[in-house]
Order: sequence, then structure tokens, then C-alpha cells
Amino acid sequence: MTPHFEDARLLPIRDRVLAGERLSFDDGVTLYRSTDILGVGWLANAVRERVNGNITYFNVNRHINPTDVCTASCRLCAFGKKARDPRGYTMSLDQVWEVAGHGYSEAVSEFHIVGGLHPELTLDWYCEMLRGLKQRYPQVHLKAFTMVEIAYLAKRAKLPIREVLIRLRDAGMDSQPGGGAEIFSERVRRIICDHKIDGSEWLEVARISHQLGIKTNCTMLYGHIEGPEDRVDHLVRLRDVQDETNGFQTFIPLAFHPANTALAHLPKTTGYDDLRNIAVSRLMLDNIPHIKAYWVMMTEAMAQISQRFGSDDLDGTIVEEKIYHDAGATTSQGLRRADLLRLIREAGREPMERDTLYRPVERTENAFTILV
Ligand code: V47
Repeated sequence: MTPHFEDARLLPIRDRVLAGERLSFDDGVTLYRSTDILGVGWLANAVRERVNGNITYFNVNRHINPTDVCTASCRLCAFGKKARDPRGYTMSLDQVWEVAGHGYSEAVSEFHIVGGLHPELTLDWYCEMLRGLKQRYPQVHLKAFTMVEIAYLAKRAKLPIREVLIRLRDAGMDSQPGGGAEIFSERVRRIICDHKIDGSEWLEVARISHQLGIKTNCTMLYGHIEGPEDRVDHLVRLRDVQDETNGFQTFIPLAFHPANTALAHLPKTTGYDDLRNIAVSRLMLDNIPHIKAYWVMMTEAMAQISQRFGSDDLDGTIVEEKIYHDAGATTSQGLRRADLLRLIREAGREPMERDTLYRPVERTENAFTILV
């Protein structure tokens, strides 16, 4: 049974979605311009249930940000600090290893590790950090370093991207998070993050990671100065790379949080736009298996509802989040496993704890087993 669509422009798109056909650039723009959120959401939910059934995934993870010192000064960011800024911090290796252990008794299955582009920390330092983590927490998956950090380390070490990835992988990097993609449009990028690698370079690092067998995530930062065409262009460029490599596991739309950034005059995104981004990305990214509703960014309430608008993953327990909280997020720093279970069950979905590679995890109180 299909619902009544208020927006007649959605009808040909509905036919293509139900026939399992790929949507075009223009379809994407139409979806973004439509205010028929229930129509767009219904279509996205149909795809979500086709791809992931009734399951909503989550994991038990911990974020680690070894430093917020950053040579870039992106207008979108409230996290990075200049090397001379007394508010900045850089952990020693011992501190990283110790912080990683806070909450370890809950049997964390993933460390999510990202940080600023530090002018002095070397590739060897990061390799030693990974080796030390693997030695101390051998069963924890290390999801570490955005494409931006990889490109920066390669530049500083004067090594090819591929070589840097191989060294990090050999030291223990198991996969990579999807951050730093922002929005690929050069016009927008020049304004919000002109110190970062450009969109083509971001995609090229991802391509090389995938060729080496390293799975990654991907993101899009929306709700600043981009338009619907910029969003669709971003999604289509990710979809094109995925056609080549099949290395992206999850897409995470990230709502811009303006507080404490150089773009603090911009308004926050609305609930409508947050839901629409989940839904449109589910519809456009027909070759990426998972759409994550990052609850820190969306709020727990919106992340929960988004499970009926295209998302099938709520991320994890996180424990200590810094990037969004520096930019004014009022959500909690972490959730307990029981909280995530409740958010999923009350939406009528079936919770499945996963590891970073989406293998089901079986858990006793303080330990877990990955079921292959
Ligand atoms: O790369 C930075 C964004 C990203 C702001 O891969 C901001 O599983 C909003 O990538 N307002 C980091 N966004 C977060 C991220 C992520 C989160 C959860 C899961 C995964 C994953 C990845 O946050 C940055 C940037 O795009 N960001 N500053 C800000 N003021």
C-alpha cells in the first residue's frame, strides 16, 4: 500500500524507487526541495526495509581525540586550536592509552580516533599509538584517521598516501571514519574549510584506502551555506566512487552546529531538514548499505524517529564526545547500551549490536564475542 503523496513531483520518483532503479541528480534536487516529508520519508523507509529489514544497528564504542591542535583554521569548526593557544591540548602516548581504558570494563568493541592536524606529531608517533592500543586492548577495532589526516601525514612525511595507509594499517588501523568530507563543492569549501584538501583529494584517499582493503565511512556536512544542488553533487560523487570500490560501509549526514565557530551567525538546522537529509541520502546512495543517524548531532529523539525515515544505525555509546560539544551540542556525552536498546525497541525496530564491520556481537556483561 502506498500513501497519498502531497507532492505530485514525487510520483515518478516513487515509481523508480519501487522498481529498484537508480535516482538521477534531478531526482535528488526534487527530493531536497519537497516539503512532503512524509512522502519522502515513506520512500526512504521502503528502501531501508529492503536493504536492512527491521534491524537497527548500534555499537559500544569510545571516541578518542588525541589532540585538538590543528594547523587548519576551518570556519566550520569549533574544535581545532592553534599550537600557541593555551586552551589547546595534546595527549602523551601514555595518556592516549590510559584514556582509552576509561569505560573499557563495558567491553568497548571500537575506538573511534580522530584529531587535529598537529604540526609536530609524526607518522611514527601515530603508529606507536596504534601499536600501544592494540597491545593493551587487543579485541578493540581501531577506526582511526579521516582522509584529511591521512593526506596531512603523507605531506609531512613526504610519502605517498598509499605508503602512509599501509604503515598505519600494519600498526593496527582497522578501518577509517568518514569525517572531513564536509561538502565537495569547491565554491562552498573555499568558504567553510579552505585549509583542507579538496573534494577530489578526499575521494582519492578514500579510493586508495578501499583498494588496500580498508573499509571506511563517509559523511556530508549540511546546513551552512550549501544549496540542494551542492548536497546532491556530494552524494552522487560518493556514489560514483562506491560503484568503483565498494569500500564505504556507512554514510552519516552531519548537521552543522554553528556555536563557537566563525559561522556562528548562521541558524541551526531544523528537524525537517535533519530528517530530509537522512531520507534523501538513503534514496540517492543505493550502493551504500548503511545510513547512520548520529544521535549526538541529531538528538536522541530525532535519531529515534529517523529509523522510520531511512536510517538503520544509531552509532554507539561514544562515552566522551568533543567535536560537537565544542560547537554547542546539548546532547549527552555518551549513552549506555540500555539507552540505545530502548530508543530502538520503542521505534518498533529490532536492535542488533554490531562490531565496526557490521558483524553481530554477542555480549555478556563485561565481554563480547563477534559472531561471523
Ligand atoms: O569531520 C566539525 C564535523 C566531523 C562541526 O565515521 C562539525 O562513524 C557540525 O566525522 N558542526 C566529525 N559538524 C564527526 C564525524 C563522525 C561522527 C560520527 C561517526 C562517524 C563515523 C564520523 O564533524 C568533522 C566535520 O565534518 N564537524 N565541526 C560543527 N561545528
